[in-house]
Amino acid sequence: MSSETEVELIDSFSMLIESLKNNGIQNIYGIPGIPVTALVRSWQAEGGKYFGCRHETNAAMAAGVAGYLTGVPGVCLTTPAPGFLNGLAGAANATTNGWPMILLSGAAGRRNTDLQQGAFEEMDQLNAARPHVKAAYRINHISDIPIGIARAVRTAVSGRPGAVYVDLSHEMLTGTMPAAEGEKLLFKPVDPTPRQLPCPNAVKRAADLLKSAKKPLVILGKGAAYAQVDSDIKALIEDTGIPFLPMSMAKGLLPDNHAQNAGAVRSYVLPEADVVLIVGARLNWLLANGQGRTWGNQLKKFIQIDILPQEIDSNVPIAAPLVGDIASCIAALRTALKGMPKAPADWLAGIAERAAASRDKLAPTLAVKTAPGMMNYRNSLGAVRDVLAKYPNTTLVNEGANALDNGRMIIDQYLPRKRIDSGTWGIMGIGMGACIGAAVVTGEPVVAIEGDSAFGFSGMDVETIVRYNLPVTVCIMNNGGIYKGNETNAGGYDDPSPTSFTPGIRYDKMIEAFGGVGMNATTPEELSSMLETAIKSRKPTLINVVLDPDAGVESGRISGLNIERKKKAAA
Ligand code: ADP
Ligand code: TPW
Ligand code: MG
Repeated sequence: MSSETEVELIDSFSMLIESLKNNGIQNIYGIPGIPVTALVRSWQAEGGKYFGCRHETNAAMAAGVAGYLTGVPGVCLTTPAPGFLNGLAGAANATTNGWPMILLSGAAGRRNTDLQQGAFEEMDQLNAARPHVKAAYRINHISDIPIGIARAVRTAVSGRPGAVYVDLSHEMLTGTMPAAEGEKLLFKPVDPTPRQLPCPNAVKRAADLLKSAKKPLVILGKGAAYAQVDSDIKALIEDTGIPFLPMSMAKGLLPDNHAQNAGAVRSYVLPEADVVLIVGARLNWLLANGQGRTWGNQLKKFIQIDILPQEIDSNVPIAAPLVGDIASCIAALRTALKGMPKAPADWLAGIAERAAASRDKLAPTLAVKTAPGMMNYRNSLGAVRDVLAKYPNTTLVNEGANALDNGRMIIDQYLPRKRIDSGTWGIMGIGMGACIGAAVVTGEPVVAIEGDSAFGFSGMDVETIVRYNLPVTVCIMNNGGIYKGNETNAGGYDDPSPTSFTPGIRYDKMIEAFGGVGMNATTPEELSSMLETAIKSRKPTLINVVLDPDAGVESGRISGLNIERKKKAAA
């Protein structure tokens, strides 16, 4: 035997697995195939958890949501070209939302791919990924794996989090190296999410401005929820007595029934406030870009806490930028605000009074009786609200149009990071992936409130929920269509309208086919008892919530531009 053949070798799979573990990765979501099937088997053999999904987009959504909830990037693994592209949709969504995740994909051989010679699943994945992720790297050689994975993880979690794409080249995946040399390269990165302290001058400027306010307001965004400094944020708000407005995924950071919550009176506080402290939220479309009628046509004095310097002044001038991580910024601000008198009592009282009036107006609509199978969004979600109040640990996943808007308004959250929704893009299709990611990392029940259209984008992954026996209850708000189910074809011929589905679909039969529990709720009382049974049982359950097909309104101001409406207006 020659000395060469005696050298013990390590392969790229082992190097990858060890590197992922060194970076705190415990779960992989994905779909196997050439050239990563054996990688998944080895991952399981080495004690890693793997969640095999039915579509890569759902696997990537699961990874993104897991990253948001834990601060450790979720990992999605895909096969080349089409598998990769499906996964990229979820990675792009994670980047847009600021959630840390890593998309790992096998790739065809570089030689053939770069010459476009027609390799199996040939695609220039690195360049396809680049515009949609925070960074895209390719690992071309087995010895680069430890650095490559550490670089991906650090990029995903530091600064504004986002998705990182890692191209696992065919050349690398088929590589081996002497084990002793490979082991020397493996390392645990030190401090992947370093604190980023705000500048003392900036802290003073922000504190002075806040102290000068007559009608101060705090806006909490999902960055504030992500930062996991819940008690400090609560203390800042309670010590200063400033009312707060939670963005949808920041609901529960302070409980929705908190006396200072201005969530129910957004249209009052935004125009009225004089100084607005924004904590981990962007002045994007969800906040009317910080200007216009929503803000009383008057530019506010903004204090903005964000880790990304270029977020400041992105839409309107920011009077007091506070660039740094939220934990450090809140701590510094609290110190600088010590002894500050509480926010003016009349401002808070005016808000509390209006919030109570808004609740009083909503309450009877939640209790309205409807004929069996003719529920509306108010009475059905009112029932959901009352059940979920008893199980505050439940993560709520929410998407759709009416299902989303009403869900956000009606269902209260009591704990941080317990709400996941269509997010910054307003996308449909986060549903089952989000349920999987949330159930895996929290180990607590998950309830999804899904528009029937929204559900369709990820519905097949109900099977994954059943297969892994995840404690997920999916409620389909079944009004038979997009916005409504009773629209007729404007052309007058027999085909369905663009927004309607087959009437009377029984989505509950679908989960039964997979071996889960199906239920059909026709009244709020049925929905209430079925939902409670499902949550308590921790069994994968799908409740078909039968709504009036006329329930719902079309969302979007763009409809004002419709030719049809213009014609009507002209007539
Ligand atoms: P929402 O949709 O709830 O309004 P956004 O996703 O628009 O929230 O904004 C979240 C903001 O929080 C982003 O601008 C992001 O850079 C910022 N952010 C995220 N994590 C941190 C952190 N740890 N420290 C400071 N800023 C953060
Ligand atoms: C990836 C466009 C916005 S809302 C919606 C669609 C298709 C569905 C609304 O119907 P649903 O809800 O879910 O039944 P409800 O309660 O009002 O009846 N493709 C993607 N994202 C978006 N946002 C769309 C299409 C859209
Ligand atoms: Mg619908």
